Parts: sequence; C-alpha cells; structure tokens
Amino acid sequence: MTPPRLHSACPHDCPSTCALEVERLDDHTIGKVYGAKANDYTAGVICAKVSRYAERVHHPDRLKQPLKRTGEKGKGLSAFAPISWEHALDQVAERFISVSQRFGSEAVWPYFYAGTMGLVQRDGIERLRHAMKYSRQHSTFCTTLADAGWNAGAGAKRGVDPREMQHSDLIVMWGGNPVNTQVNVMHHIAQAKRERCAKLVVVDPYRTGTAEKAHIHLMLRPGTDGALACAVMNVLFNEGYADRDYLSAYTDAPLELEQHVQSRTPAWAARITGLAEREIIEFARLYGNTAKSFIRLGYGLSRSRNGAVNMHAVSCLPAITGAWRHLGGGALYSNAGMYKIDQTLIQGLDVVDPGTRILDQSKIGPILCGNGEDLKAGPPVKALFIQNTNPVVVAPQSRDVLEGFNRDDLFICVHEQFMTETAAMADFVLPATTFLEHDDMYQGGGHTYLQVTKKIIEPLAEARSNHWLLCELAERLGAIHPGFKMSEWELIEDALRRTGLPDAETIYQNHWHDCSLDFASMHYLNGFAHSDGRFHFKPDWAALGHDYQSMPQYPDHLAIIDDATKQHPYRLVTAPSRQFLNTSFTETPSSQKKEGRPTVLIHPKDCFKLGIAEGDRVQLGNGRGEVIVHIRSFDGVQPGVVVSESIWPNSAFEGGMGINTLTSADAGKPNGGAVYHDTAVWIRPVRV
Ligand SMILES: Nc1nc2c(c(=O)[nH]1)N[C@H]1C(S)=C(S)[C@@H](COP(=O)(O)OP(=O)(O)OC[C@H]3O[C@@H](n4cnc5c(=O)[nH]c(N)nc54)[C@H](O)[C@@H]3O)O[C@H]1N2
Ligand SMILES: Nc1nc2c(c(=O)[nH]1)N[C@H]1C(S)=C(S)[C@@H](COP(=O)(O)OP(=O)(O)OC[C@H]3O[C@@H](n4cnc5c(=O)[nH]c(N)nc54)[C@H](O)[C@@H]3O)O[C@H]1N2
Ligand code: SF4
Ligand SMILES: [Mo]
Repeated sequence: MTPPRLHSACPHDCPSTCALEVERLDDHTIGKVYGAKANDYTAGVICAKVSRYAERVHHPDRLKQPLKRTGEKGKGLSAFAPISWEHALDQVAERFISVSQRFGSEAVWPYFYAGTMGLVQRDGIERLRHAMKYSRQHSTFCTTLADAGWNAGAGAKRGVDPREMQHSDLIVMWGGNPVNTQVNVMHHIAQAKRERCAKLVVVDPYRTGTAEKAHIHLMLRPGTDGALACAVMNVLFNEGYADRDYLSAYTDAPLELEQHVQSRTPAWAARITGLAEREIIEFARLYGNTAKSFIRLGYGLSRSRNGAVNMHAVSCLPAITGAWRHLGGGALYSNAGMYKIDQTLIQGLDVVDPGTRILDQSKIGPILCGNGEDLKAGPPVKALFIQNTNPVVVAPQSRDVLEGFNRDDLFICVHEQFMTETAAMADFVLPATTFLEHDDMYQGGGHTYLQVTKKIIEPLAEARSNHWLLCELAERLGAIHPGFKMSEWELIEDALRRTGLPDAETIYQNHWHDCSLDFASMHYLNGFAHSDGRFHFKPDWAALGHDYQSMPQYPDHLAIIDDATKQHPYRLVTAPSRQFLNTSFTETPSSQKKEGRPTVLIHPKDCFKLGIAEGDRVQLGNGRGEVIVHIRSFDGVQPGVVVSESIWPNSAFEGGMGINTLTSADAGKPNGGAVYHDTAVWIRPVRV
C-alpha cells in the first residue's frame, strides 16, 4: 500500500517556500518528501536535501530531552546532563529574573532568526521580548541591505509575479544562484527557454551552476554592481532604449539621471567591475532591445557595505526601459511585503516599549565583548535566549562571537533541534520540534502563496515547539499577553482574521492561498509605492536609515567596500553551498558527503602566483583572523577574487575557526546589514 501524502510547506529560510507533500508512514515516521505538483509555482520541483528530509527529522543526533551543562563550554553532548522540562524551565526563568533584577531587563537579549520561517514559531519570541521589555533586535543577517536598496526605488517590497517568467524573453538572474538556493526558479527559467527561446543572463562573481546555464555570464568583481548598472543606464539613454513616455509618467528625475550617467560610461564601469567594455555594451543592448525582460534579484549584490546602493541601481533598469509595462517584464526581489499579515498577537506588537534599546544581530560578537557603542549605552548583555539560529557559526567576526560566548558571566539558553556549535556553548539546551511536528503558516518571498500547515507526526521524545516553550517561560516570568494563552492554531486564526484572509482551516484544506495582486498593482502601473507614485532614481536614503550621509544622490558605485590592497590582495565571497542551507543540513551525512570539505576556489593564475595546486591547503587571513581551507583551481572567477561556499561548522576547519572569522561585523549603509561577501584577505600556502 502506498503511504498517504500529507500537505506541508518547507519551513527553511529559502525564498521558494515550497508546497510539499510528505509521506506519512506512521505517527512518528515520514517517508519521502515531494514538491506539490498542483502548486503552479513549486510545480513538483524541490531541492534534493529536503526531498530526503527523513534523514534530518529522524537523525540519531536530534535533541530528545532538555540538557543542563555540567562540563566545559563547546564540548558538545558529553558536557551536558539530562534534566526534566520542569526543572529546566524553572531554572532558566529564575536566571532571567535575577539578571533583570540586577542589571535591568535590557540585560536579557532574546536572539533569533529564520531557522524556521513559520510566522508563529519564528516570530513568537518577539512577544516574550516585548512583554518583558528585554533588549530588542535589529535583524540584519539577511534582508536589511537588500530591503533598503529595493524600497529606495520601488517603495514596497514586492515585484512581478514569478510565474510570469514563462512569458519573458530575457531573464536576468542578478546576484543570486538559484541552482543552489531556490532550485525551482530554474524550472521556470527552463520553461521560458524551451517555449520562447528566452535568454538567461547571470550577473555573479563566479561561474555558479546557474551561470553555467546562462547565455551571458557577467563575471564581475564583488561589490561593483552599482557601476555595472550605471553603465547599462548610460547605454540605454544614449542608444535610444529609454522609454521617454514611461519615464515622464512613472519616475521622479529622469533628466537628472540621464545627465548623471553620462560620465558613467562602459569604459568607466569596466575598470571598476573588471568586465570588458564590450560585454557591458552587449548586455545593455540585449536588455534595451527586449521589452519582456525580467530581472530576478538575489541577495548577493546586497551583501556588501555599498549593497543598498547596488540593489537600488539595478532596480532602476526596468524603470528606464519601461519593462514594467509588459507581461513577463519588470523585476522581482521579494514579495514578502505583499502579504501584510497582521502579527499583532503573534509578536506582541501591542505591548512594544519603544524605549527599550535595539541591538544589531550581526554585531553579536562586539556586543558580547562589551563594545559600548554597540551596546547603545545600555547594560552589558548578561543572558541570551536563542531560537532558530546558530550565531557561533553564521554571525560575522567569529573570533569576537566566540570570545563573547565564552564569558563566564553570560547565561545562555538555546532551543534547538541539534547540538549546534551555538548550543554547545549554552548552559541549558532545550529540544525543539521540526515543522513536521508543529502547526504554522508560511508566506513565500519568492512567490505569492500563503500556506497553513498542521503537524504530520508526533514530536520526537521530549521535543517541544517554540510556541510551547515561550508560553511556559511566560508563565514563570510573569509575562502577560493573551498570545501566551492561545494555541498555535488560534494565533494563526487570529492573524488571518485581522488581515481579512480566509480562515485557517479553509487555507489548510486548499493547501495554499494565492495572495497575488492584480496585474496593474504587481507591475506598479497604478504608480509606485511612494507618496508621489513614482519610481525614485533619487532615493531618500535618510528615510531608510540613520547612516545615509555619505550615500550618493543618484545610482552610482559607492567606493566603500573592503577593496583589495597590497596587504589583502584577494576579495573573498562566501556564497551559499548547494547541500547545506545556512548551517541546517550540515548534520546530515548525505549533504556532508556531497559538499566534501571547506574549500576555496582560486583562479589558476593566482594559484600559479601563490605556488599552489589543486588540493593544497592555504591559509586565508586578515585583521580579524585566519582560517585554513583546501583549494580548488577554478577559472570561473576573476583573478583576485576567491569564493568559499558556506556555511560549514567551525569544527570542519583545520584549527576550528570557520569562514566567518574573516567576515566583518561592519554595518552596511544606510540601515545596517551584514556584509558577508565584502571581505579582503591575504592567502598563504600551508606547507606540510
Ligand atoms: N559566511 C556567510 N555567513 C552567512 C551567510 C553567507 O552567505 N555567508 N548567510 C547569512 C544569512 S543570509 C543568514 S539568513 C544566516 C542564517 O543563519 P542561521 O539563522 O543560523 O540559519 P539556519 O541554518 O537557517 O537556522 C539555524 C537553526 O535553526 C534551527 N531551527 C530550525 N527550526 C527550528 C524551530 O522550529 N525551533 C528552533 N528552536 N530551532 C529551529 C535549526 O536546527 C538550525 O540550527 O546566515 C548568515 N551567515
Ligand atoms: N542550498 C542553499 N539554499 C539556500 C541557502 C543556503 O545556504 N544553501 N541560504 C538561504 C538563505 S538564508 C538565503 S538569504 C538565500 C540566499 O540566496 P541567494 O540570493 O542566491 O544567495 P546570496 O548569498 O545572495 O548569493 C548569491 C550569489 O550572489 C553572488 N554574489 C556575491 N557577491 C556579489 C556581488 O557583489 N554582486 C553580484 N552580482 N553577485 C554577488 C554569489 O557569488 C552567489 O552566487 O538562499 C537560501 N537558500
Ligand atoms: S528549494 Fe528551498 S523551499 Fe524548496 S524545499 Fe528546498 S529549501 Fe525548501
Ligand atoms: Mo538569509
């Protein structure tokens, strides 16, 4: 008998938020996981790592019971002893209370990210924070720079429906690598190629799996997309590709922009990007000649100090050619701003104290090391409560992060599915459910569907959901909010009701709800989302963040990146690997095996210069530290640029320091944001 397939949604931090069908073998066991064929975005395509999810959810290393540390930090399971939930909860709550009493409530910092994208399980921690006046979090790992750059021009975080790609004649994948990071985009691209002979252009510093499938690969130096985009604008204006009617109807300052980009010639951009002038002109003409051109923006171009400027510059292109007018034309960065789910009860937005300080997530290293500026003149952080993230590995400036986590006076509680390197530093480690073991709802940034899911199997052993844990802690801490008395399902129902969407059971029964807007709105044909209804070539950066002073008035190359120098001659990109999802799946043997080992891709000319060959070990370093990796000689990158696919656990590296030892906690402009692909390093051979 074939096992029943139940509907679910992938909870991982991936724009695809695939609609899933999960084989249920019994109350505790799943079989294979499939992409839902009936969903016209997922279209039956999901990544390999999630199709073998049984390997992760039934992994022998899943955490099964609450643990209290009895041995050294960082040693893993052997340094912990089991404890009952009752005792663990009481002791954790007692510590939060005593820390608050001694140092003020802001000395407790609930810290989270998007290990699950479920709105209830991911964001519920905000309710505890706000109810207790704990320090707030500026969530800067991922979207902050891209959001600022996109919103600067278009004014709202939404774009063209990705299903329109099948009507596009040109798809430009700019700063994203969907073969690794959202594989079903490739399905839609393949369809457009097959049915319309659509062309694919990829803009990426290295020859990714996506770039291998492209007609044109613009292999630029990282952090230089603003220059490339300006030169494309120069050609569009000067060779007659600008849609003058569209510009005057829909944009703020087209004549000024045209004037401004006159000096941003292809030759100028060639010097900055390392591309040939001819390549830039050829791409600009192709783009200018194609009405139905779809720019799919990834995050890669935003993960630099100047990332928001780069993002904004690229987003100007369809506003010059008027591509927005056409079916299959325009641009998409994310549709997350389209759903507008009212999360008042989930996040406790009704009890926010605007006086509590906000700490930058990406600066967790400097913050824990007591850097006054980053602490915003408040008390030191004395207690961390962590859900859905693994900062010891993923946050920049690992040396500081580790120094901070090693503080004897810092109390740490981590709620996790696995003994991550962050959990291994904790005083208490509490076992968490997976998406298959709890209810939630999900909105897809890379598409237009909202999904509501129910648990498919029973929680493993004593694993409990984020929501359950928050309610238990709230009771012991005296946190008052109606959300702590509701079930996950009731919170979902409340949010949907407030938003004016169909009820939870209806969406669950239908598997998903399409939240796309009408064609005119998705294409901003009724105006862009600024008060003047126009696309802004001249962004109001001051409205988007406090650090705007040195930002350019028009799209440009903002030369504030960690550029190569004599001391640090190589530019390092730490792009996502295919088999890991951030650090999730680093625990599954099949993913480990396919990824091999921490590696850096180096151009053959640089290998020659350094006197190294395929398989050798090198040390990469800068002022923040050093790491040791194996090399692969690879000609799909410019000399002077190196790429290390991430994010391996620190322990996978010889010497135990991982790739984020090298990345900086500097905040991108204007509103912060981590700069993971903006790092200059030196390289030295490791001689045996
Ligand atoms: N060098 C480098 N560093 C990077 C990046 C890069 O490109 N290069 N990318 C950055 C980006 S974009 C991001 S978003 C961050 C992400 O970094 P993380 O937030 O650490 O990423 P994840 O692996 O998605 O999730 C973290 C953990 O959440 C746990 N988890 C999942 N579901 C649940 C749940 O329901 N409850 C609980 N309690 N835990 C759960 C998982 O077991 C996992 O260990 O990394 C950043 N770091
Ligand atoms: N398999 C897998 N899937 C994932 C993840 C993962 O780690 N592994 N992470 C998930 C998360 S949290 C996120 S946010 C998304 C991220 O998904 P993407 O947007 O695809 O990822 P990025 O980290 O932005 O890197 C994408 C590409 O940008 C390129 N890039 C780096 N710097 C620049 C630049 O300056 N300009 C340009 N044009 N390109 C540049 C990199 O080389 C890389 O190929 O993927 C999600 N999906
Ligand atoms: S592609 Fe992304 S959303 Fe889809 S199954 Fe894989 S990780 Fe999940
Ligand atoms: Mo991310």
